[in-house]
Amino acid sequence: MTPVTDLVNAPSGQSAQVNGAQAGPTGQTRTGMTADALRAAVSDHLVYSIARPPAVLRAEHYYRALALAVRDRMQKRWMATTQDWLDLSAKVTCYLSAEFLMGPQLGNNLLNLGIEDAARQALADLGQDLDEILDCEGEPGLGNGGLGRLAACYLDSLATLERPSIGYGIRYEFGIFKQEIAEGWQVEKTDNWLVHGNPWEIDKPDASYLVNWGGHTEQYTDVTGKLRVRWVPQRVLKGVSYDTPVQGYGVNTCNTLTLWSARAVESFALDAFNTGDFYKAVDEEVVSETVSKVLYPNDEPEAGKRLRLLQQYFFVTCSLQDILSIHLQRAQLPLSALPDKWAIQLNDTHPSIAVAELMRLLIDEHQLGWDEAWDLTVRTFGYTNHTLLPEALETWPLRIFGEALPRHLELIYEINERFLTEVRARFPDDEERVGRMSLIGEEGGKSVRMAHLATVGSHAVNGVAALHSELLKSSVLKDFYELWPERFGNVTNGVTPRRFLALSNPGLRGLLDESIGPGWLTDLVRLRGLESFVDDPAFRARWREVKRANKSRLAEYVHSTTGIELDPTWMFDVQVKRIHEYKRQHLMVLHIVALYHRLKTNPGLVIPPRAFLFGGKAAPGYTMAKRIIKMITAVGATVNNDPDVNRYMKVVFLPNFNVKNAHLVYPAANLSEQISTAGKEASGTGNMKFMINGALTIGTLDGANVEIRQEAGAENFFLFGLTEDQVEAVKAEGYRPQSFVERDPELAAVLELLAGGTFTHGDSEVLRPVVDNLIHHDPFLVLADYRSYVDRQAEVSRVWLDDDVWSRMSIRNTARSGKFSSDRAIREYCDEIWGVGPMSVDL
Ligand code: 26Q
Repeated sequence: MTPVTDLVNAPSGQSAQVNGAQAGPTGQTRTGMTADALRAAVSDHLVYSIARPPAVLRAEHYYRALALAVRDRMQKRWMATTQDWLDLSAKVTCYLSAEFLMGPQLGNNLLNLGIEDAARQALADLGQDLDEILDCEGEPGLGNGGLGRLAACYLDSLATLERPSIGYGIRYEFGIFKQEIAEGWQVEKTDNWLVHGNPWEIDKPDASYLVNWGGHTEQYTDVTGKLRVRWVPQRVLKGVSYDTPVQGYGVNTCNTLTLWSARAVESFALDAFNTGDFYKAVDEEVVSETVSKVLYPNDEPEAGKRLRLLQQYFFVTCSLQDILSIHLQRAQLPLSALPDKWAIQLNDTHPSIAVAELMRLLIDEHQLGWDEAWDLTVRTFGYTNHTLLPEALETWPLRIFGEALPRHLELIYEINERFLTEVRARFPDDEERVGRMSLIGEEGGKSVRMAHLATVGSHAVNGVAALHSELLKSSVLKDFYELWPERFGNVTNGVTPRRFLALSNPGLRGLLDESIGPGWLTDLVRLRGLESFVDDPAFRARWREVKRANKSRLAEYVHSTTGIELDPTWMFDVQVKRIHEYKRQHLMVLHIVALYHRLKTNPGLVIPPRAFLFGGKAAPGYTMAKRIIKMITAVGATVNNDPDVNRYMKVVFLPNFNVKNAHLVYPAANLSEQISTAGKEASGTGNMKFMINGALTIGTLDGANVEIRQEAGAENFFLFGLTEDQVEAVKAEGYRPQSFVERDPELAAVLELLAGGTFTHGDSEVLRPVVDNLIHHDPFLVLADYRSYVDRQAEVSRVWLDDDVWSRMSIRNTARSGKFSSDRAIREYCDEIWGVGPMSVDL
């Protein structure tokens, strides 16, 4: 690709000097897209931003200098984009998300600006290797997993599709913990990602908003004689914004990610200083700044923390105040135009307090009447649900909520009263339904049901895969669907092919460019063109060669991080995702142990060799998930060191799975494990990343697997397990795991090996809790799906033996993965929910 519009067309070479001070016109140094201009820019930043003499320069200094040079190149596009939508008064999407898992930025920005080759050359001229420089970058781990990464993919697509948009979130000082493995157990280490600085963000201390907290409300009569409510907070803090440019691929559009950081309000501190209470002021400062300190892990049993609610309210009020202030500045737009100019999407319920907060701002701060405020609110918000697990649906104990946000509780009561009146009118004499739908839950102490608040306050509600959206309508939001069927829709998730194909799989990118021509990167359904190469033996050989090289790369990484050696000719069978019982990493372990058992009891048995790779973090307080990690590493330690079996199998637990090392994982996989209990995984997005990179899937009919199988063709997908209906039926009858053990001697032997201490030096206490759980109270029906899974794995092995058959299936998977581009998903959001069109940016 050629660089996006060259801002300054000075002849290259003319002004470029290694010494930045002589680099010629500043414009060229800041904006030139040639290798020479970039070299000059890097040299310039080494002197003026990094301030290190040549004698002490290390790779990370070059990284920072290049990052700054690249950021410079986005800056004009960034300002032009924002100025354009302000001038043209275009409709803007705001994506509100407590998490943005952006991943390393440098490679992505080079790709999207079209200056990878130029940067490589520039660094080579400076005696540096681009790949080594790229490797210096850490990642902002500001998310738990799927939901946070989805937000990041969507920002990439919004910019690439030239849709005006802002991502709003929290600038956590500490992201998701770093996972280390010690004696096979997960150990959590703080992720202090800001210690090395963050070259991508620009802090805007002048762009800050006040955030109230606690206290009480008062009624008063305003100058016009109207009765109004005032919130008298107990505390006030403020949010300051840090903006990061989000450059679209091959376009000038450069959107914004705004992350809020909490600060103490100076006047409070000063006041305390004057009255001599300096230490109290410092204390307050510490407390205020705690708000954006740390990302909460999901699946924490103790997630009902006051601070988490404060985090949510904090970023929501800052974002809404920002939106309203821009709105009122923009050509003096009236508030009544809000839904015509803004679409605000709630990424799960985490920002759903926004419904009450917008009402508060419109009514208390901008003096609108209730009906108008409510109409604007509902027309502005959309809500995406990401889970059906009842225990994962967010609720806040009424006491905590009322103490923290007294005005919001009043507003929620009022919203609820009006809403339930509507329910009663539609469904007379159905008080049970009214109780089920109320925004206030009664079970286990009163609480605010955030999913209900989000649904009532949004004109559009969607799930994240076809099956999930259907189940939403028939289970957790059934009553709401019956009341407002027109609000409900589906947008199947997608992933960005820029990061998850072009950037992470350069070998495949090259082969695609050569075979089907460029263009696929922004129009992923063009991968269909690969189908005509399926029968070409030379092409299949090259396909395999790409995969083989990717596997060598991963094997090297595995060796350097775990000491385990993998043979890149083996099948790489991979499961990477958060560790959770519903995702059933332990089912994959049962298969591994079954193979181990077969090899040990049948000397002379030959099986196609496989490397089993796992990666993923367990929530620190989720003891069963942590024990599952121990189970993987224990089985691995035994298998990998046993000469009877390690000729045929190895087991790896890859520590600290994150976006950066994911770049090595997806392109190297032959088999993608998507084995959750049907009905539990809302969508999955890793499944899509594997498919795009040519892995075959073994999976249940869950989440987006259903659509993956539809697209790939049933013959190119290894299906197993109960369907969602069957899962429900088994549960209704009363699931008896023991009955599966009784009928299946191999399963009995596998469980006995695990519980008996074979993998734990004879200690039968370590893994027994996992096995007990499977046999006595497993809501995820692992044993019910065991036989079907293990038998399907035998077929996987048979198919693997025929290179050509496997390659054909692999090519077809990539060829048919076009639907799973986040570009398709974002187009659907724009067309069906947001009404946001493209706006091309001229420089
Ligand atoms: C909630 C309250 C308190 C603390 C933490 C949380 C919390 C944080 C993050 C709850 C959930 C999450 C993340 C959920 C998530 O990643 N869900 C996944 O979203 C993906 C994108 O839609 C889907 O593909 C996955 O199926 C879904 O599990």
